[in-house]
Amino acid sequence: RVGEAAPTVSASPSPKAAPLVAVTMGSDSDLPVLTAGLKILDQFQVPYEVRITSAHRTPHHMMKFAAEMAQGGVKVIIAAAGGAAHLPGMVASEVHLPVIGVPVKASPLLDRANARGIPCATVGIGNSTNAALLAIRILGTTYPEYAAQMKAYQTKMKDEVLEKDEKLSS
Ligand code: RP5
Repeated sequence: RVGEAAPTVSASPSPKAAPLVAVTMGSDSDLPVLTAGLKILDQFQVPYEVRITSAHRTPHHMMKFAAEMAQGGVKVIIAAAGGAAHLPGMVASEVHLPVIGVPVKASPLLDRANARGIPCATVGIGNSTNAALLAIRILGTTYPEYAAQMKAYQTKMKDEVLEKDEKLSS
């Protein structure tokens, strides 16, 4: 799946552009956790692809996916998994790209996603929104239009808090 809306700045990738972010999950049962993050990617008009690749059920498919995403120009991979949660770490072992892990369920085994020498950024349990926002920040280091959108997003959040505070204090 690729984000539908065209980017607002001319330097942005075209609507048909290859995905910049790859989103993968260990099972389709993880999809509800990713919905919020996918909405953020849509909001920022980031082209992305969503796939199911299980570290345990389809290990070769997972590795092939990771390699293909890296070769295809993807800049960041978001990987969501529960249980033993090997997916983010295994994907990170196959590529040199930044990988953001989304823990789907609380599990003490989640540290397996961060084997020594193979770093994997990890957001809070189920927090696909922050995974998407972190991916967009990473894209912002290469694509100024995403950095600009992120600045506007943060300014809007700041203004909303200040406005609420102003109302409380008046
Ligand atoms: C993990 O096991 C998946 O990432 C999922 O979070 C969990 C349960 O998967 P299903 O049994 O629902 O397919 O590998």
